[in-house]
Amino acid sequence: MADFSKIEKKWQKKWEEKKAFSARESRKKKLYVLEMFPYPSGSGLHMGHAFNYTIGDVYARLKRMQGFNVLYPMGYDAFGLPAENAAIKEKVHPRPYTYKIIKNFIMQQKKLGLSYDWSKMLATSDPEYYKWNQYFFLKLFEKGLVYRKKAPVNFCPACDTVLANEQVHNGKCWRHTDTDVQTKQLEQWFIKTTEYADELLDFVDKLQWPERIKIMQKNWIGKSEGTEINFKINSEDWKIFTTRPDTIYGVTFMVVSAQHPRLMELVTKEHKKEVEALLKKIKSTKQEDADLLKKEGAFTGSYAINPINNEKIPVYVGNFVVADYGSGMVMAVPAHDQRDFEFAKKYHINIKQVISPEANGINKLNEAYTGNGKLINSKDFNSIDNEVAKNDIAKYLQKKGLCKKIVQYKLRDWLVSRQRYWGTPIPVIYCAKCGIVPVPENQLPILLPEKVKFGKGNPLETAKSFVETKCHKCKSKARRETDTMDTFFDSSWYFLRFTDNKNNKKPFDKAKADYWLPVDQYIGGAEHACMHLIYARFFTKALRDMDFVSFDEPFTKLFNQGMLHKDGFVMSKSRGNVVLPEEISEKYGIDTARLYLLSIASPDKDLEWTESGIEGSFRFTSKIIETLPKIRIGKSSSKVKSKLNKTIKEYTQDLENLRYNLAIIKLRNLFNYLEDEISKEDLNSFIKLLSPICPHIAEELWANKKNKGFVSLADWPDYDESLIDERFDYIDTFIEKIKADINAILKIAKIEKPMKINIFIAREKFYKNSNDYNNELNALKESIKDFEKAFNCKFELSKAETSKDAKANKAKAGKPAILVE
Ligand code: ANZ
Ligand code: ZN
Ligand code: ZN
Repeated sequence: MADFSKIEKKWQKKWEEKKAFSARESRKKKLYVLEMFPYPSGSGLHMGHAFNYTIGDVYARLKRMQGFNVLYPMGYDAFGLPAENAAIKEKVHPRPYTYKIIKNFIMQQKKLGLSYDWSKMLATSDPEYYKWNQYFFLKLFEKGLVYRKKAPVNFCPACDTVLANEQVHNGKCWRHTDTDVQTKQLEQWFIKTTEYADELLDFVDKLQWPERIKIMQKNWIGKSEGTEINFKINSEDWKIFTTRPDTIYGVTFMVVSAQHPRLMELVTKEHKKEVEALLKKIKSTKQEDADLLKKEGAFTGSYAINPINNEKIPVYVGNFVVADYGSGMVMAVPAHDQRDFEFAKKYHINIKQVISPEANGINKLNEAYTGNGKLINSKDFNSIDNEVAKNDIAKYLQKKGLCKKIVQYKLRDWLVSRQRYWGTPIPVIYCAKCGIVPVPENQLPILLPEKVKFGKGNPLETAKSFVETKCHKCKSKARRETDTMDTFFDSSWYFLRFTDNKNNKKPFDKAKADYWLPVDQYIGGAEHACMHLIYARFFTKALRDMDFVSFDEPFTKLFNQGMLHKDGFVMSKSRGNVVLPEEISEKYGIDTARLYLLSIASPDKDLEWTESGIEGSFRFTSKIIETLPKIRIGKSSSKVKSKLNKTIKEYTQDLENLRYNLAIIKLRNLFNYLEDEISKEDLNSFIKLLSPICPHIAEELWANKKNKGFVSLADWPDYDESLIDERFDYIDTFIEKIKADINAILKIAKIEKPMKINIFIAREKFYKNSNDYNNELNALKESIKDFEKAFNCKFELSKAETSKDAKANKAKAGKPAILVE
């Protein structure tokens, strides 16, 4: 057996020594390949991760060989809560804890043969990196894109910190799927992502991203065009947002959000107790969550006046209205809105139908009628189509100055402060005289203090030497901000820093970023559809407008890989079903593992790891490394030439589209076609094709055939269309079909070892022309040896015209008769 492990080590060392994959700006056409950088978790790297990186590596290797100037870097998303928690548990400081893990990660990744330019590496917990987080925070602050405000925010008791809206999934914490998120009124730092809501939405359609991710982004941004209408409550104006002014005659109550900052102004003395009891029960502040909740509410004691007919209607407080959407209050139309309907049923409120699909209306509604129809019970607007009435009613109210058209977004500003240690300190101080004072740029970075006490709460708060400082403006005593940044801040621009990771004067050089960016192929999990991918897009646009870069979008193409499973479950340390690259590398070689991972299924689908599967791949890699050196260099037959050129054409297309599984089928097929003697150029072409998938084996074979340099850096083979002869393919399928027929016969007749197999070709007159007949006859003649090898018995070919066997008459054009003895 070939010593794969030795081969791997040898070539990994050579690549590193010769800096084979280092990237420098040049006049060549660039190509930037990137996998979402990993969070270095304590459990290390398993085959699931290996799969993710291999997808990018194959692409980077292909593009490099195609002559692109390829940037393919790797870094570590190193700040974050899990490291802090693990460090507390194991009583070590998060810094050494994290860096030890990173070291291990790098070692493991190197063993996978990934062609990263390691000189571009970064870790977000390096002061050389997070200094620029602080710098950008200040830049955004200057621009008015960062602000501090008191608001109802999401708080995870398990994380012991606040969360961004994007980190709340179905009312639970994104990291603690069994922990309910609580609502707290707190003063926090926000980034104005909403400032770019329109552009974030409009540009989605320009991206070559999976359709479902694009839809998720659009829904998350959630643009909604509607009308803002004034209602009087206690003779004051209260605005509501509605997309359905056509239903205004059907309003039978109002609902104000339980988190509305002015809620208490509406609650009368008599109803205070009830309302307070309700507020205690309410948890999430998010719309999707609110929609799913069982409707809960209480009467406030106040009444509103409907501006269209001056009707007096009760005002309720309810859990399904969110505070920070629209105006945090709705006009409720139970006949035509399901949420309102459920609420009205529960609290016995009047339901008044104002739209009807028929002339007279449905008398009893079992649920809200949300379809279109004509207006009823709507005075002057009766019998108008409701779509038309939307406009008519809005216009009518607008004339009286009671409403205006507005646009609303679901997207919320990004809550970016966290009450935890292991993150980037927010660079501001609080001065009793001057208020919030940003730290001057020349004092960056504000370093995380090393000596802190971990335990309950944020360790920075009790780090006296950190907290106590002087005001930069008035020199009096001041307090340093103890909140750190959400780690999504770190990952919002790391792809830019890769282009210039050692710059200590600037976050990166503009020309370098403009040369390499946008990322041409980004690879990562779909779980980031509405977190990282929104933030990174926002960041890019904000930096563009501050003249740091000159492009609009960070990631041109996005690929979501599937999840690797084993024994029916996603591979994970906590499940206990991980396969380690080290083990596989020792047993089968890492090229075998790469080949196997990419051949199981299309890489955007989930796949299942099996031992028998990798053994199949192992037979293939073993056969390649044994057979290829034995092939004589000489002339290629036209059959090999045809197959090779056809494969180059189709295989390249498959690799370019990341359809690796299909590519591998073609590569294996080509391998079976190689003959004992082949031209050097054709043999080299095969090795080149092999190289992106099995890079170590390919280098070994390349050197074995006395080639210079690395095959990893050789030119990708071109194909010559004129050498592709489809007739060979026709013969191929014809012979394969006969083999399948023979196998079927053997199976039915339960014959394990046939003595002899007779093949009868049909009479020539059954064929359309003699050309067809001769092609088939020749194909069969040429394949006798191949048949004998495949079935390990004698074969005899006879013509129906001359055969005495009755079976011969069963032969048809394209389907010879078969007789097994
Ligand atoms: C009356 C009405 C009648 C409504 C009807 C709908 C149907 P989108 O498309 O999501 O923007 N709404 C307004 N502000 C809200 C808030 N803060 N929390 C919860 N719901 C709120 O939906 C807009 C509709 O959602 C608005 O139109 C309002 O209910 C509700 F037959 O007004 B509608
Ligand atoms: Zn949590
Ligand atoms: Zn001051």
